[in-house]
Amino acid sequence: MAVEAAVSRYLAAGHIDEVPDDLAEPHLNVIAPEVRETRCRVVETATRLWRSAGDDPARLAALRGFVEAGEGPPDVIEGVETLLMRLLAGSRQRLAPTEIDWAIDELGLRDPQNPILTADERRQIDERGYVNLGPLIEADHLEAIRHRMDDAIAAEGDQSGREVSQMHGIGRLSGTVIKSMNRDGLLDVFFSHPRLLAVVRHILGTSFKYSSTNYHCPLPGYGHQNVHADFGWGADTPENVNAIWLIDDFTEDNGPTRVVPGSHRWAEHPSGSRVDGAPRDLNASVPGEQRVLGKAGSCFVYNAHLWHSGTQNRSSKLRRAQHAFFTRAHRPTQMDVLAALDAVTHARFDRLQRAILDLPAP
Ligand SMILES: O=C(O)CCC(=O)C(=O)O
Repeated sequence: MAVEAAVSRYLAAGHIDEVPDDLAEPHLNVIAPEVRETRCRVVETATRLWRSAGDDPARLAALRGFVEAGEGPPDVIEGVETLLMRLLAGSRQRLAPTEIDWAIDELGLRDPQNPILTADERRQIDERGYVNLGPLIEADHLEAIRHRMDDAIAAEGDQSGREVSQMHGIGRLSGTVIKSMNRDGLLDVFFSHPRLLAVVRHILGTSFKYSSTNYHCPLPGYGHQNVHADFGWGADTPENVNAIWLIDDFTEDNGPTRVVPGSHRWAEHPSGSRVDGAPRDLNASVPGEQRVLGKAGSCFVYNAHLWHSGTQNRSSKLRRAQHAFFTRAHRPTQMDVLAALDAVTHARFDRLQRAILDLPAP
């Protein structure tokens, strides 16, 4: 199919030679039943162990007890241990906790009832698990961002997104705000907008940090994902927050995100969930799911335990978005920040930005 020049610059990054003739033809992620069953058992078990305790030392003790008991298939035991140990191996906070504490005061976020969010926004976050903060980026800024992203995708080509994940049919970039592409601060808004940080504070409390920023652009005909949450198993207390900055309008047909309102409260991960005893079909729609539509420049923020996924872009255009991912200050980050950090960009960050990024002064 003939595509616009803007789309053709994304083909290498999306690992495709051309966009399909039929943009509605499904491209599902098929997982072999035995792999899916093992995965389901791993995630179910991790969820049970995590929820059996209220803090990390007790979770670690529960994990050790489970491993020592050795009950269950070895691949399940090993899978659970690998999954949980990534978080339970000790604090990964670089800065003294007083730095994020200082930032919280600077941002006016100390009081949980601070005026940066409305009471209704807080209610939406609590009850539905997400809020659309509306357009926060001006049109000319947004246009400059589009050019920056398109150029970076063309420059990184089939290497783009490698630091976190690459996806067939989706143009991805990792660590956008800490790389050289952000030397002039054009992209700072993605991780430091005060309204976004107010949502992060509302969900995670006052001790949090940047985990990664992933640019995510489903190409025409692609973009469907398995329903998932942005945390590896079910948890009854929030660990992560994600934001989706809409760089293009999200419409019914260009692959808007699907979300399952209220699912952040289920303390269950789709991969560890069963329907009539069988592992859930992650490609299928979930009862109650909704699509997130909105204007370019809007910031949609969600509790990362919310069930959600990308959907197929059935339009002939790009659907550009930027994710900004946050975690608790002592947790590991999704991306190795120091490995990707550009020295010039680092030197430009001020104390407040470094506190959010958990970065020492250069
Ligand atoms: O950008 C989207 O629509 C959602 C993408 C997503 O959930 C993911 O990449 O994990």
